[in-house]
Amino acid sequence: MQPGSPDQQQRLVVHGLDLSYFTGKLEAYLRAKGIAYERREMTTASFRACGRATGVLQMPQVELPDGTWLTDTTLTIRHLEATHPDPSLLPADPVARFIALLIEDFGDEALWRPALCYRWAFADDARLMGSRLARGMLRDVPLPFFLRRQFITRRQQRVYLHRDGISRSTRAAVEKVYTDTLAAMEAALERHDFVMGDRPTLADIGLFGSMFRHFFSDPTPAALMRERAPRTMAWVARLWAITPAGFSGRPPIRDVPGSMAALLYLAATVHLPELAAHAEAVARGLATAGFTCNEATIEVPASPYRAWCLNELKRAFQALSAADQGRVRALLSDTASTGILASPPHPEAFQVPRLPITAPPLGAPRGRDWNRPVA
Ligand SMILES: N[C@@H](CCC(=O)N[C@@H](CS)C(=O)NCC(=O)O)C(=O)O
Repeated sequence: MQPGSPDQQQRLVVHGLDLSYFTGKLEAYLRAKGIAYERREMTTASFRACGRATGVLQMPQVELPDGTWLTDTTLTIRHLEATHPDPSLLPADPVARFIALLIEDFGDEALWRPALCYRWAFADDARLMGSRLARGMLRDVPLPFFLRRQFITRRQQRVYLHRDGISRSTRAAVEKVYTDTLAAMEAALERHDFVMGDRPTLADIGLFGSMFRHFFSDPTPAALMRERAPRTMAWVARLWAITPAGFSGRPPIRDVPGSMAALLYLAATVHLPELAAHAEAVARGLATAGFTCNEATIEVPASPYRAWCLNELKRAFQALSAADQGRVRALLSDTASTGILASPPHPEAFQVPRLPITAPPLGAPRGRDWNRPVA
């Protein structure tokens, strides 16, 4: 494509990084939809500039050809599914659609802690990724390379290990979320190309951020994936290679395959209880949320963003007919988790941006948890 050609002028600009979880998630979505984009590798200066444009300091941030902005991959994908409905990544059946949203959220939120644990708690992985960030996003920081690498490695370890509840006593429980998810993915992919059947859905897109940019690429989790999960490796490559022509003719997803049982079990027992702990803490104005993960007790700063995620899932569940709610209950088969989904949404602790963002919001940008300044 020639610079300045009409095609290029129509492209979205995805400001992000080629090693970023949520940038990878959004790229897989855009590739599956056939939406042209250019990924522009962030610097610390462009990270702040994008934050001023959208009000949130996070990546990716999407700049549209008309100068408006999209932020947050869940909201961005929701917006793009409305403006670019074909080929749809939402299953046709309401229960399957709810399950796709649940697994998207599980991928976004529950795999974040293990992904960051493998990246920053293992010495070889931390050294490699610290170097890549120092040469990449921090390339505009006027310090020698070794100081940039030391700064970013310590910052990531402080924010994403220590402050996110990863310690000697919880680490094995956090790592088990990854290895259990690999086993669940292997089962889901035994007979199908994608986790819900033979066409990709938002469930695949949500799982892709961690699976591609962290687990498939970072040395320690990638070795585990090679050893234990060849079907997941093939799925990562299949999804990265996807184009609309590769699946748009395939029949829509009309049911939730039994092969998803292990993934659904993880969403019900690992993910929903943590979301409920955040929602409870946010509603009570507490600074921290405590929950159990694989029998370890974890305490982390309460996240209004995760409280919002649970509200969205509750609203989606409660909008289903009584018969469809019954089907979800049977699929999740864990009464505690369906109790969480059936309870009333909590009062909103914050407002989500309305997309597209047409003018910079007033005030300083918020951090990725949407209520705290960026660390
Ligand atoms: N909910 C957001 C999460 C985005 C996010 O957390 N991105 C990470 C990078 S993958 C980030 O911005 N980190 C900023 C930081 O470390 O301060 C989304 O779906 O886009």
